[in-house]
Amino acid sequence: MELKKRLTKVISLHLIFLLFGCAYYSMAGSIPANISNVSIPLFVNDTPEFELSEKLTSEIVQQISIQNVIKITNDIDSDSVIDGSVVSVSDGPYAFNNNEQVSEYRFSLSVRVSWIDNEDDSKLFEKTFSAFGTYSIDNDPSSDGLDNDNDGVIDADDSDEFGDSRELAINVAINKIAVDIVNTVLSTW
Ligand SMILES: [Ca+2]
Ligand SMILES: [Ca+2]
Repeated sequence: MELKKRLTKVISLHLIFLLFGCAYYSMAGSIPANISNVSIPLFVNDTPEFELSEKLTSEIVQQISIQNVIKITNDIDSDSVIDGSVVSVSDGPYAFNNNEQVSEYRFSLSVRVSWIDNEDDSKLFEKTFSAFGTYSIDNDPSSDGLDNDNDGVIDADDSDEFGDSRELAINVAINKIAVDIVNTVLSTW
């Protein structure tokens, strides 16, 4: 039962990520010549928010695989490693309506990431990435009047806006950060 629940969750998460699509720059190879693979250990989660690092790490692995950016390996002798920590989250009221009720909440997270060349331990990049998703407490992203994923399409017009409102906001933020990180890997060097 527990496994079935988890599987359903994983599948729906992947569906959400697929639906969001991705905004990648050029696919032109710009990876340093001496580096042919990368290992991506589970990111450290310095926040109390459950499962953030698992979701983010697996999304980065998935995006790098789908985009065929660089070979991913679990080998301890990898040419390079992407290390990351979820350093902070903020989650709370962001905007109020005329009745001074909260009309919009935001879930934001910041992630510190470095890509390290294992040959000489040099950093190919080190950067903090931040992103957010918006949600409301009425818990229906398809009718909350918010552009939850900030793509310019709102509610029923946006097929991405469904499901649990806060979970959607978290997944939006994770997806944006994963895309940013993969773009930074692509544009390094
Ligand atoms: Ca939207
Ligand atoms: Ca919405």
